[in-house]
Amino acid sequence: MRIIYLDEPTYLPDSFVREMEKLGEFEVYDDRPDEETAVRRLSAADIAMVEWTPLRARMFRQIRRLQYISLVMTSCDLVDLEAAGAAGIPVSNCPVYSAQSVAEHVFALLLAVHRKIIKADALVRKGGSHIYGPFLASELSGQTFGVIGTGRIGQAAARIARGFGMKVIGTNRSGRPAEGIELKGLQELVRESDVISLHVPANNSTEGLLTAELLASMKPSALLINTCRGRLVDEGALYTLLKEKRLAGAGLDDVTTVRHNPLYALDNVVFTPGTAWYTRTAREANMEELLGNIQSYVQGAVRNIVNGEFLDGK
Ligand code: DAR
Repeated sequence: MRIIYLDEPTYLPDSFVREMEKLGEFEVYDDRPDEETAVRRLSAADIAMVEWTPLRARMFRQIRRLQYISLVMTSCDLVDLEAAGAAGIPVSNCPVYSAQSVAEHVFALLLAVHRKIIKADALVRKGGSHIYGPFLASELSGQTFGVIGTGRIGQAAARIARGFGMKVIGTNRSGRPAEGIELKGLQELVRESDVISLHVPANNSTEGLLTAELLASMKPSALLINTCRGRLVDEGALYTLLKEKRLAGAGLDDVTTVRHNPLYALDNVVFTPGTAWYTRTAREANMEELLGNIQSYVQGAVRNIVNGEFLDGK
């Protein structure tokens, strides 16, 4: 059994490598391969872990030998899942490891925007002290926290919001109830929330989910927190609303264009570079979850499957 880690692991402890070596021949590639190289590597492996490399339909038409892919993360948008299924390759993700870390980061962003922490920090460094004027805020307690997506991360964020004394409302497409979250339609949720936090996967049906129209229907005093993919939001419309102060602020862990994004000029937005998940706890849990995926596959019981005909009833 040949097992590979296709592309530049963010974290790979020795203990993980040792476990992999018990299962077969294990090779780790420390770079991010181009398409051709990726196809070559994947065609010389039985099992692959993938962290960075987009795997497109045309690649699956060329890949030989490969039997199973485990994504290293929760998001599945790197892989053309249908094409993988058509090639007979089940794909798993790691759905649990970072839910709490991401939810905590939602509040890091939220409080940073809401209490203007970046601006306050800069003032203090310039010698400012006891300057109240620009920092007048409201208490989150009693405000409405709206989660779009009530899966693991949305629920973890909701629990923290309740700790702040916020009322939690949520929306999801399945209509499945979630504890402590009052379910609403998307439009209603957007109109009623003081804080909106997005927790849905990026795919064809969620791209641009927060349209210009929906964004314009948010309360002018509201905040948007996005720890998912930037492309879930109409970013141009978001920019205009924030610039014209028709929306109070945003906390963003991802944007659609990294270089020279117009949003960077706005001081009512706080950015982080995709670090919502990145805690020591989540990193360890990520390795445990990934190891479990590979071990399960080797033992003949695939888990956390995310593609097509292999779906295990999730
Ligand atoms: N998009 C997030 C973070 C990926 C982080 N990289 C990891 N876990 N190696 C996700 O979990 O999908």
